[in-house]
Amino acid sequence: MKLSTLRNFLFASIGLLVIASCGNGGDGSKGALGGDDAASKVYVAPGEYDDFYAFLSGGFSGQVSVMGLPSGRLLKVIPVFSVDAEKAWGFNEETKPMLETSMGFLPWDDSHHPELSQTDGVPDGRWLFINANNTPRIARIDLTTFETVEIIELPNSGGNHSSPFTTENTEYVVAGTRFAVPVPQKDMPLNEYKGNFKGALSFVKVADDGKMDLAFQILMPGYDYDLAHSGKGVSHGWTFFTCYNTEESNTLMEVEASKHDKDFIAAVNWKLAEQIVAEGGYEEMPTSYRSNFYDEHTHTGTSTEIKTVKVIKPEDHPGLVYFLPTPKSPHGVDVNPTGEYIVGNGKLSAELTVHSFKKMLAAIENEDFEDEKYGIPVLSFDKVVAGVVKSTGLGPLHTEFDGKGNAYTTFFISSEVIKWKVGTWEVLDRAPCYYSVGHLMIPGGDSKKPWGKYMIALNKITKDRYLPTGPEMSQSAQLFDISGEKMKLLLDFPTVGEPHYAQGIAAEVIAKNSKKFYKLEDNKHAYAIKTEEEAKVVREGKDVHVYMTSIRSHFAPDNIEGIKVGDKVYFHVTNLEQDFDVPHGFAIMGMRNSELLIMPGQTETLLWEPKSIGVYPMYCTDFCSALHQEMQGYVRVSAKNSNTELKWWVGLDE
Ligand code: RUQ
Ligand code: CUA
Repeated sequence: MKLSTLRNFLFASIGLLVIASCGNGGDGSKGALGGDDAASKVYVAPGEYDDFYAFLSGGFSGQVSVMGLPSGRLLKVIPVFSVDAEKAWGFNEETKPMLETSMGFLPWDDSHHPELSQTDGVPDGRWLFINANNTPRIARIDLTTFETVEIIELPNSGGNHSSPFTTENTEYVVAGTRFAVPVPQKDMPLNEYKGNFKGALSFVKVADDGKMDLAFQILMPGYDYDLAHSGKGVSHGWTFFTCYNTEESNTLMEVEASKHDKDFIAAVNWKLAEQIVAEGGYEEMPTSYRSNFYDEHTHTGTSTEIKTVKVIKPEDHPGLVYFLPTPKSPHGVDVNPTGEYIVGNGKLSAELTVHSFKKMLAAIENEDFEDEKYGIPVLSFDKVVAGVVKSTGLGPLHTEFDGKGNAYTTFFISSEVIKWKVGTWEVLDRAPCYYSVGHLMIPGGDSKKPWGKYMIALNKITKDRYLPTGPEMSQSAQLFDISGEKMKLLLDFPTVGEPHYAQGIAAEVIAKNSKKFYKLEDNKHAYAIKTEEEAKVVREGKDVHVYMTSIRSHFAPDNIEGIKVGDKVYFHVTNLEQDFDVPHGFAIMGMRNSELLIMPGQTETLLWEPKSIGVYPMYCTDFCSALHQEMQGYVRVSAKNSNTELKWWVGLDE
């Protein structure tokens, strides 16, 4: 199909779907229900728990939302790349360093792909990784606390989209740059893009305790690296990246980057890369990027600059990278549970191209190359293709697996999920999605052992599915039962931001490890105090440190005098509670950041700079007890040059 025809078809089909549904209102959705028992299948009775945790990326919200399946209940929004005033993320002194980058403090990013850590190819519930797409970074969330504990920046990249995809034992999380950029960055004419810009693939080593470290980068040709998945089972040791724009265009990309009939899936032998690095076959390149780490014991984040990166060039190392020709600007690349099949989702086509890992190895062995690009062999298409799924859907984006030999692929343009058989490539079932489905998620569906009971379609457009909320509707997920032969639509639920991708895992893997509170005795925060008796206010020039405690239902101290206009007041508040789910909040009038929300046993710091004299109330913001409204106090602010004595107290015997 010619591009212009395809494009017309694309818009026409979205239009038709929407019109068709608007026409018959709610009835359209009822037809999609596979039976009348859908309600009981998603009903989680009050006080009962869901079977699965689902972690959904927030897209342009920059965060991760945690939902229960099958209920679709929102359990938590975890702040990652965007500041969050509810949880003081990026506002308190402890988490500000987490959002530092080589370009300064950044309050926002765009998060696309959550990825669970794996052991032997199975999600293990230790960590969740997620990418920042705009200013390239990878975050790690600790799944005992559901908090972001680490963010590492990726140099030499621009648009960290094909990221982060874990290897079978979380040896690495792997990331490819979406935009090619000059490496190292420099001021150069944009029209010299072709042949001069580079696409960096980053391999971030994950230590046993989760700590991330950029081990090396592979400097690829200046294509756009869109998505990735690491091999498993037979293909363990390899990672596969889709690329588009092998035309290397930098303008009117919708046309210019859609000219080639086939782009590539890059197959990277990372075990060989490891060996090359170990043998010194890399270049140590000067750069600057940040590694930010939040210590659970000091409850404090630190940001460290790193100044070099190891870079390897595929043209110097035969065997490191091969290109698998793949039709029509492939978007998702997905590896089946055995690791043998690599599915290329060519977004401008109606078919899916499935490559065979075994055939790929044979083609490499026999040097069945049809071309070479920048020193990288292009394997002969016919020698690597295992099969083609002729789906008659349009615009395939992503595929997941159910562990029973079936695959499920989303089709954006024709708004549907198609179920097909791995190996015979026959289409078994199709289900419409409302509307324009992007990713889909089956718990464990990109691992060796999918749980395979539910599938959620993550839709880009919502339109008439919910009560209108002005011009913008929340994005939407649809839950399907995939335990039978046919997919059955069970539930629609709104999501937080745009869920590009999601991960799911059986609830029991995570729930049993969930932390109840932080032990006060383990609190190593530099300004923590463990008892009310230690409460104090210390002046160091214009800096004033308030060592404060909170417990139901008062602060110590709750009265402070001797603060002056122009002071920088740091409230270091330690929550003395040692009980599950009893945070205290803290806020003071006129502050220019957010409240604190301090977990039991934790210390957080609020910086406050009073600009005028007066008496300023402070209070607890989280309804913590029957006397929560009494959890309040005052700070007296005097003129710059006043002699008001510094003092503080709680209770009448000051
Ligand atoms: S994307 S809808 Cu950002 Cu993963 Cu494919
Ligand atoms: Cu403490 Cu409300």
